[in-house]
Amino acid sequence: MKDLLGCFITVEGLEGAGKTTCLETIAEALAEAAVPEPLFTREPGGTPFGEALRGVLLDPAHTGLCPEAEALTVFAARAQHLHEVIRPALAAGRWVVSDRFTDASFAYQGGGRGLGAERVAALEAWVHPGFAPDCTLLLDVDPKLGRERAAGRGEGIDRFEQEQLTFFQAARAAYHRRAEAEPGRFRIVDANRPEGEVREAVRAAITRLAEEHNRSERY
Ligand code: T5A
Repeated sequence: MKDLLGCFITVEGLEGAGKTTCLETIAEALAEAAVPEPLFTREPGGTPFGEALRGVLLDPAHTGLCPEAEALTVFAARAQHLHEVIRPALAAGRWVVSDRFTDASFAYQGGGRGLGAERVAALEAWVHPGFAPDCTLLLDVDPKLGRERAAGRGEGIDRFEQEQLTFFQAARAAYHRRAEAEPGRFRIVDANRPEGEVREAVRAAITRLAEEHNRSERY
């Protein structure tokens, strides 16, 4: 990351954790911290190619997709996302905020699908060796509560949302392992709380990050 001037923030969590809701709060906090023109993006997606792959990945018609094909597809979208959007923006000194990144692959493919962390780590090492977010906000929610919230939106159910509770429990446990392994990068937010409290915690984390970043630029 040393050659990249901007700051890379990722937002992670299970379905219904409140990631999309908190992106607004992150934008407000970055504006208050006078961070110029942050770039908001998402995974899978972020490029025309990635968005096309997102459509395939979320389409409930592809019920037979095997875990390996799923993992390779999310990393194919990520490779293009890094090449076309993330790295150029960071090189230009912009802050980039991504709704999900590689920790989601550790959670969903490594944990949920049972591929294991080593196989996901091998893809990570191939697609973006030595590159990781500067800060990851993990909105930690009980899978049952998250599913209830997601269902409450009244939108259709995608291919992942069709999974059983055990899938999301395994994904959550994998997120926890990631956070325990890299406490300096992760900020865990208890997302089981009411929306206002979660937003405040997210705002405080981003404000602190911007202050730290400004200090490190000055010295
Ligand atoms: N995926 C992704 C992989 O398997 N591997 C990968 O490598 C990557 C990158 C993407 C899917 O792809 C998978 C994971 C995902 O299944 P997505 O749309 O990005 O899908 O992710 P989802 O988790 O499905 O997005 P959701 O929109 O369901 O969840 P959010 O964004 O966390 O939740 P949000 O903000 O939309 O909130 C849901 C509802 O809850 C309410 C909101 O108002 C909204 O109605 N809400 C709250 N209610 C009460 N209290 C709170 N604190 C609330 N916060 C939000």
